[in-house]
Amino acid sequence: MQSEESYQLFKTDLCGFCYRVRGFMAENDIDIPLRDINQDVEAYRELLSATGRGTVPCLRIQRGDEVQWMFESLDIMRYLAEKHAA
Ligand SMILES: N[C@@H](CCC(=O)N[C@@H](CS)C(=O)NCC(=O)O)C(=O)O
Repeated sequence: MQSEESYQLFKTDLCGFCYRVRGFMAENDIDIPLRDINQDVEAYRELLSATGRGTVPCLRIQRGDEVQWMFESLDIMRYLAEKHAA
């Protein structure tokens, strides 16, 4: 994927919406580091302190010093599809 952005996908193994995003990533050869908020307390704290929510999936998008957090599996897949096509 051509991008000046870097990504992390916050997820759990119990979340069907997370599997939907991960399936989309696998089909499109999109490799993004995963942060499991059930297995990694630091990941959970980071998500909660940054967004006020513990909802997954959530895509952390880093552009230089700026960080954006994106919820909603469909929005995440749409965003990654656009970036992947670019
Ligand atoms: N509409 C959302 C649903 C996300 C969702 O419901 N995630 C659940 C896990 S499957 C969750 O994180 N619930 C806990 C919470 O929102 O605090 C999507 O498509 O991503």
